[in-house]
Amino acid sequence: MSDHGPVADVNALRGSAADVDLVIVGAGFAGLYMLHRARGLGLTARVFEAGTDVGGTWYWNRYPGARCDTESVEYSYSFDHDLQQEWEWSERYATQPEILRYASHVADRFELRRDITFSTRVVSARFGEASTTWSITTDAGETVAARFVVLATGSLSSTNRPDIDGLDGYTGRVLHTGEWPHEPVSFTGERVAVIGTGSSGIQSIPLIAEQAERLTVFQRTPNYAIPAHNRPLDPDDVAAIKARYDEFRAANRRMTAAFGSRLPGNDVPTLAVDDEERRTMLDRRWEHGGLPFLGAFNDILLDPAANEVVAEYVRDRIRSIVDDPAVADALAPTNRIGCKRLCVDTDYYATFNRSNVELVDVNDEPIERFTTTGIVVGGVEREFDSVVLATGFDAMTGSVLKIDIRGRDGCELREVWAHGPRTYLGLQVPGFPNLFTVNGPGSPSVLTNMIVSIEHHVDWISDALAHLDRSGAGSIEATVEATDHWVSIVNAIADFTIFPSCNSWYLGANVPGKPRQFMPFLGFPAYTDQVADITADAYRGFEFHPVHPDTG
Ligand code: N01
Repeated sequence: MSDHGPVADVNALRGSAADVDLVIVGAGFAGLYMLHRARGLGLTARVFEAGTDVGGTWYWNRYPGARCDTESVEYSYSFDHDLQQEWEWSERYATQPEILRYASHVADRFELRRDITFSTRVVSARFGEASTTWSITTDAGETVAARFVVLATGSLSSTNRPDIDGLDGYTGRVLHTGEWPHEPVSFTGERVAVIGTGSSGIQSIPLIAEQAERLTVFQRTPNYAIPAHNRPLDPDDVAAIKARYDEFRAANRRMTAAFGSRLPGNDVPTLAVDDEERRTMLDRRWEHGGLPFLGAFNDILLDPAANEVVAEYVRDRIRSIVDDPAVADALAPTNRIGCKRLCVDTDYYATFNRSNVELVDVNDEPIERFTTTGIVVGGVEREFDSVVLATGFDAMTGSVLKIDIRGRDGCELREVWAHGPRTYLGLQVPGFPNLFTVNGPGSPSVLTNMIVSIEHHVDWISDALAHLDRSGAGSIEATVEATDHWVSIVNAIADFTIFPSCNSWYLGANVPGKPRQFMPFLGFPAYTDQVADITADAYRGFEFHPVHPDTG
């Protein structure tokens, strides 16, 4: 149960060396809610945010076509009754500008901005054992002492810029989807290249193609995309959801990805039905659109044979949409469906029927280099006015490890995670007392509706802080044993699935040199049940240390 009440006697227990109770890194959905909860506990907090405003992912990813792939009535906070009743989404899948307006509305509504320092990056965090405080420094030269640090840094926030020869010397415009300019970008009359065909490429390519004189898409690995069938929201449907919003949220919290309770997964193995029934089921999911496609059967992510049948259905769809058979073949993925994050599209495959769009396969023959005016593949140079890097992120660990974090005895997080991230429940790392990750590696995070997981983590952290202060302890820290065990569970579960079979960002495989380790925890809502069980069992696997004598 969440305790939203203020913590008694917190001031008496607070370390004298601390300027604030909490430093929160990031003002996306996690940071905003963490700040709100901290205030509710009577704790003081400061948030540092690199952007000039709130929104996190939705602040940075302003590329054309950017939209959420979770439906808007589900991808939104549930913590405040009036907020969820009063806010009105306009479309089934909200656009980036609308989600950003929502984040901004939340910041205003709960008067959060006064504790947020914008345009400021946290560069280091050092734990002082004697004072049981963290010393946090920023790129503006400020140092703040805090009892707790919450890394609300986002799972997909640190962009992955490919190391291609000559890129720095290219004189045309270079844009990264994850760091898109704030001013309008026009491609009208331009020769444009897009490198990358993950979700960001797949969303932006159709819109760039409409503007550009010529668009060349450099594809290394084709991806599966399911149509979004986006549409304006029906006011009657919204009213029906709002009439029982809490029930709707609760049902989603019991779904395997924390959304989709209106179309639950079909609990039948793929090969247990005949061809006709299978096709009917897949057609129905295709017409419904979006990520619930993978819920057509219960073993798509587990059984390679089942996966292949479903993958072939999507390949057939691609072949039926794309006019040129050679292009259709090149766009048809061969890896297992769902192994890389499934994409949700609007007119992606049909875009390749346009006469101004060319697909260049760079799987067998990688991009050789940039010249000052273009890109060379297979000895052939193509010239471009603009290049869009839709090359993704150093996911889940990148934004955390950008900060120089040193815990007990000066141990460096970069060292501790040198062979892959190690956390207990995706919430804490041994050796780093009072430091928390939100949706950290080892939690279901990116495999779920992120806002549901954010609320879960922030509520847990808030309850842990309240518990700590009530019990008079100075710090909470995951144990090495519990962490080792958890990391082995995360990997063992992944090994039962098709996830390790391709080079996805879930495995860190998209970033050269990054250790290959499956980072998210597979198993929602079992994860939340387990966390509840651990918490009820006196925070099994966490240790509470007394306030250091020097602090008291
Ligand atoms: O990044 P990605 P993304 N030469 O890593 C290619 C979320 N998201 O920004 O697959 C040539 O998926 C790379 O090729 P390969 C969502 O969770 C959500 O698109 O490594 N190509 C790949 O095609 C998503 O999964 C939404 O062979 C190179 C592409 O770049 C996650 O963010 C919208 C290359 C990167 O794809 C990341 O998506 C957008 C090189 N040197 C994003 N380097 C929604 O809510 C990389 N690539 C809908």
